[in-house]
Amino acid sequence: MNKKIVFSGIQPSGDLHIGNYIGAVRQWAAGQNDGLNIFCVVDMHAITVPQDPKTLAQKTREITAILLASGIDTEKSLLFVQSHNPDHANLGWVLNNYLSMGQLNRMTQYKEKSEGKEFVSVGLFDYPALMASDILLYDTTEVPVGDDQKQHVELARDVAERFNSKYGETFVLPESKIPKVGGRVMSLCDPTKKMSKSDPNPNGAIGLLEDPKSARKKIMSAVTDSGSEVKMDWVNKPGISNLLEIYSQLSGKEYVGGNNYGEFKTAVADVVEKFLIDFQKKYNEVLQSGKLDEVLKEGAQKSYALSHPKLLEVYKKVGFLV
Ligand code: ATP
Ligand code: LTN
Repeated sequence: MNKKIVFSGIQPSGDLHIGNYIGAVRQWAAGQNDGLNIFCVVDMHAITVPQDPKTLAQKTREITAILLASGIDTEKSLLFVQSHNPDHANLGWVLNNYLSMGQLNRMTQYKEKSEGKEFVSVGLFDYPALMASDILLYDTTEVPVGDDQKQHVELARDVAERFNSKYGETFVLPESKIPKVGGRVMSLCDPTKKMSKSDPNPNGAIGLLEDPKSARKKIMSAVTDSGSEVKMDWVNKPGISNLLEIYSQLSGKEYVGGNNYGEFKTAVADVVEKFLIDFQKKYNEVLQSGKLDEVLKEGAQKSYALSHPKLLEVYKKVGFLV
């Protein structure tokens, strides 16, 4: 029986929103008392589409601090930046040779992100090989990700199986773990679409570092449904259901008020505002503690200590001199 080893990654691009927090980051923090938990800020994945260098560097620090403020505890979990551990790119290169163009061509994220673009990088096409490397380097058993990443985790399994059958048992086959609740927080402007960092309409998402007063306004003007009943009904009342979900996820309790949309929205706005004030206090404490560089340095060293024996095993198997 394999020990539970969890690996997940998050790109340092765009502003993290409460959807990312509820659907991903908070769940990572909640699971860290059990097994080995590894969280990676995947800056090398981020450059598969154009990035401004200064912004990328700043976002990498910002996301690291957000993860710490969300409760990722480096006494329990491993937290590091992908480019700080060269094994990721190195194994990614090897894995390239056990994946076919056809396999990568079937990836829906690639299709979506490349559509209509004048310049599509090889990196964007090859993104899943690097992601497979992230996962396979650590004998990962579970990969908590959103629904959209399931196909990439399947591909990591496929390449692991191909490698294992050619060279003997080398990689553990990972499984994706999709959250059952809070897996999809929806846009405040269109509750049939998920809340997204890349939504051009800024009113659809609430950023974790956004001014709490502006977040309040967004909740108050969120799209609701016809009728006046405040009840969970994703089919007929997606707007109200989304706000009920946000309310319960951020407050830890169910809404028990009456059927008045105005009152209900005020209650949700109160919860969101309080959540943001508390979260941002923790975020600022992390920044002021001056520990970020130390955390990242230690994360890089610890991750390398775990990944490097695996890389050497692979190198040896394919015939590199080690
Ligand atoms: P984009 O929409 O621009 O692709 P994103 O907001 O979906 O970005 P990602 O970086 O792709 O963010 O996702 C980071 C993590 O947050 C993933 O595990 C993803 O499943 C989760 N996540 C993203 N959006 C939501 C959402 N609306 N509700 C719940 N979880 C989400
Ligand atoms: N592709 C993922 C981020 C990611 C990841 C990983 C997730 C990169 N490497 C390894 C899990 C495991 C995304 O865009 N959410």
